[in-house]
Amino acid sequence: MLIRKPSDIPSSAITPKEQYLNRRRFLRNVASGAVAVGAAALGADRLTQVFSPKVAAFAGTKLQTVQSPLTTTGEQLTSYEDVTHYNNFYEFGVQKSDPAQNAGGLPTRPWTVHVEGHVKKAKTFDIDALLKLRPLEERVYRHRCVEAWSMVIPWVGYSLSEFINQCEPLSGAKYVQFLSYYNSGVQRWASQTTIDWPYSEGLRMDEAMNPLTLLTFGLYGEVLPNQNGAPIRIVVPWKYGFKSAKSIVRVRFVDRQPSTTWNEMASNEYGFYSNVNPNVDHPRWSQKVERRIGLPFWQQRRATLMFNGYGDQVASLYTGMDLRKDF
Ligand SMILES: Nc1nc2c(c(=O)[nH]1)N[C@H]1C(S)=C(S)[C@@H](COP(=O)(O)O)O[C@H]1N2
Ligand SMILES: [Mo]
Repeated sequence: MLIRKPSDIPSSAITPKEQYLNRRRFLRNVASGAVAVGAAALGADRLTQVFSPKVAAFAGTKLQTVQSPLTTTGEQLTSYEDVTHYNNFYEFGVQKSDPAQNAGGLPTRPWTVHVEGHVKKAKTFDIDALLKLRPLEERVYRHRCVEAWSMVIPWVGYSLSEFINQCEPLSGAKYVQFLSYYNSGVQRWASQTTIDWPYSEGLRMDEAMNPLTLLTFGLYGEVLPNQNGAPIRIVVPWKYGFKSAKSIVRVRFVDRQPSTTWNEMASNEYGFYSNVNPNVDHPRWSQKVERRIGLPFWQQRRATLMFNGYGDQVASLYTGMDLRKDF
């Protein structure tokens, strides 16, 4: 058996530095004074994490789930540790390790989701009512970030379509927009970027209604850790991870393609559709291969699959579309 030594790994298998740094272009130049302020605030942060009863009461709460026919099988799960410590949640910092350290103060109760736009009647749903709306399913999905890393995660939730039906959208609803929680006090790291908060994402109505699109409340059988988008997020397994908005407070049914965070920042790099597609490169790197987080590094590199491997379920949504143009 051939055992590959680190020196045998082609340099193309190692994440290029530029790729690691790609989104840091959006960082503001932080004046040196701000660093001191940040350090002073750190103490207060720790206290919030340790003593806040709101955080303590909900973190780690178990969720009862049923098996789902829509689960992906056969791939090794990414460890709970990696799923919860290698995150993108720019409101809490731009380093992968920042959200786990900084999201402790996100107030996940009480929490409501406001629904507006082209609906029969605007409504506000309480998170605990949403948790009880349908049986919660455990669904293992591949999770592919546009930065060319991937994971396999056992999410907990139910199809977004079940929620959309409760919203009673009108025929004018062609797209659905998701807006994340934003509070510059709780998420003071957000101002280190030039992003126009709150984080916004959107789907075409038929994408949102596809049974694979998961309204997500948990992972690994527990409520979502704050860094993964507590208490409620979207997961769209055939699209790059940034389409999956975290910590959603507002859902808007609209008649036109909504403005979305990454598309707004760099429309030539991040399209509205953002279907996982190995044949359409990001302008600054290839999307043909990905790095599976948590495996020994000589096993990490793998081919990216069209629609992240979910083509059987979703390819028909795009018949007649040029996916190079509508990337
Ligand atoms: N509100 C909000 N949602 C967000 C992001 C963010 O910065 N803010 N990052 C996105 C990106 S780029 C990815 S890859 C996924 C990461 O989800 P995870 O940390 O649970 O793996 O969340 C997405 N949702
Ligand atoms: Mo991402």
